[in-house]
Amino acid sequence: MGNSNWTQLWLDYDKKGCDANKEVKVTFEGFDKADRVIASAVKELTKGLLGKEREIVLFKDESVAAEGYKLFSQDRKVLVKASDANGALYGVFALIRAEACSKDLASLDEGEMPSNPLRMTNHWDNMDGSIERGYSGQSFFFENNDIVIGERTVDYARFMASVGINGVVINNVNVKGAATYLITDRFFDKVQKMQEIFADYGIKLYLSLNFAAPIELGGLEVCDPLDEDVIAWWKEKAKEVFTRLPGFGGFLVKADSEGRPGPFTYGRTQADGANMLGDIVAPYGGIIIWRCFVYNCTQDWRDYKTDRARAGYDYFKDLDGAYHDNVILQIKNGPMDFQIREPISPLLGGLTKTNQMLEVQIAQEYTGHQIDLCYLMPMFKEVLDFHTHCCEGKDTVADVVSGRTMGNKLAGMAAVINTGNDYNWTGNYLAAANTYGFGRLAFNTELTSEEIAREWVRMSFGLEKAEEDKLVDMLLRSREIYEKYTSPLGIGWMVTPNVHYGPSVDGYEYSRWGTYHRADHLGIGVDRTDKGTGYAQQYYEPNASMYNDPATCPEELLLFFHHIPYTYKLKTGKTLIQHIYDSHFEGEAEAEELAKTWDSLEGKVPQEVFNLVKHRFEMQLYNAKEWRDQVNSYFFRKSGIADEKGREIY
Ligand code: GCV
Repeated sequence: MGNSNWTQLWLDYDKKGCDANKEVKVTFEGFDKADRVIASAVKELTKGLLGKEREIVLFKDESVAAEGYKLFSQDRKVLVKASDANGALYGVFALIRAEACSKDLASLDEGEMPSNPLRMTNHWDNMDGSIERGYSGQSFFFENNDIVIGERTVDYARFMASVGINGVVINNVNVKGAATYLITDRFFDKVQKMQEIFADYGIKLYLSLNFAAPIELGGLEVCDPLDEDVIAWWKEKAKEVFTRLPGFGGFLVKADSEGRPGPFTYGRTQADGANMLGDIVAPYGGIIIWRCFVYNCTQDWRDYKTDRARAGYDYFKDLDGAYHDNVILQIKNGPMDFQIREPISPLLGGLTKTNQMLEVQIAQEYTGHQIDLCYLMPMFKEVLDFHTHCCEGKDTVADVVSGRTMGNKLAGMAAVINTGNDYNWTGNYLAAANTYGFGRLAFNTELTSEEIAREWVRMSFGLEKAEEDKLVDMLLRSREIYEKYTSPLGIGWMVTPNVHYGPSVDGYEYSRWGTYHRADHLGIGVDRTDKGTGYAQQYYEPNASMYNDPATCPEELLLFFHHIPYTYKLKTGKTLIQHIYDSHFEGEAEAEELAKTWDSLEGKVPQEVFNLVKHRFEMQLYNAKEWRDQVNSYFFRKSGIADEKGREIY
């Protein structure tokens, strides 16, 4: 195989032998071909279909759900049925996908309707071009405290639309410096230009907001959400923003979190802050997405009572029902912070009267920095399938965040995204499986991890079946392997502080971040039961009781909920300490298998892809060995208990 044109990710039509200049016959039934989104759909059809003699009919059918589509073959025609332009665009991408996945276009009869109304990406891009927790180069939205618009902006919008994303937050939730000025005249023209590009692909643009803008931009003394001058300032600001940026979506807000300003400074609640902003953007149809990542980040490690895991629920649950209609609470999948294994946040479904949205992270902050292979769909599926028991039926996280449980319209999923200005967008080529996967899963939460992996592999590589199976299998195993050689049984946090790559078992143990494993010479884990911090009681029954008892607690989360002696027998019959040793040896060995399987794909994937990924695997193996040996040695030294199998521990 020759060079790849990986700048096009899974939309590399050249590779499939498409002639970009061919004519594809497209006709319109009820759709206006001058509509900007329909025009994009036509462009994509022209470039993306193989162009056999076939007529594509974009057919308006009001009976299809909003943003959904149906594909239906009739003689030499394919009907793309949708009730709106976004649906038609998604249908066109589905048609291109069907062809890439070798489906018979002459007998299509399928469709999808979006599971989630909001399907968003969150960029943690700073205006100096850096990306907080970015592992694939610099920002392609910002450079030198300015906005950059180019071909990449268009390609990005296409990629996102091709997997059904309909909202993008372009700047970091930590809004500092020049980013505070994104809502001023200094940047309106450029933001508008970017917004126009997004709008061509049915995507709304959103901005992260600095809650202290009234002080920093307005020269006010406070940003108290109940202060009249503050409210008046925001009113004027919103009028200006929505006038200068027609079609603008609204704001994402990180307040009272990790040093960011917020309503707590003034003795106000999170609802006071969110509702004030909600009311201000409401006349323009704007929304406020308010993050629930609020916790005390100046904890004393000696304090066993305060539990960071409790914080989200403690701060937000009492105010359930107090949030206004155009406010959505955005909740991370777990109560801590995107660890490789965490329980599901009890706020999801814990809130029953408030719009809520799930936040996941495909930027691999704690999951291998896009060096180590870690395909995250299996984790996201576990989150979505979790029964919260918030009600009878319709109680899974997928139900809650799609709006099915409460019948609300403002609901959905957001991912902290893993892209940058690297040639291949995601650093490690294989990390693009997460970019693709998140979009597909947010659009259709019924898809399996395997279906998504297979689609991505087919669209990106077009391999023979045997090789395709190998790559799909590698992706599917990767999360568990990463989990095995890093921190055990849900305890998390044994990473190098700040960097969050590589082991440092005690790195966060005596810190202010509330992230402790509490290991001593007898055992390890945090007691979050009714006798400990009481976190387990934030769940509905029967989950609360299940987590509360080590006998019923799922073992992969045992150390998250319990302080357990090293000699405790797990269900496998192994002691806890032996499990720690075994899983670390196994995880490292399995990472070696992944690397070997990749080696066997040489010549089957483009050489540059092969080389780069091979190099990443070399780094992954180094990392896996460090994790294995540091974790095992640490627990051997603490416990004094030898490995039954007599392997080398240092
Ligand atoms: C954007 C973690 C990350 C921070 C991030 C924060 C958040 O703490 O390490 O980089 O800040 O989460 O989600 O706001």
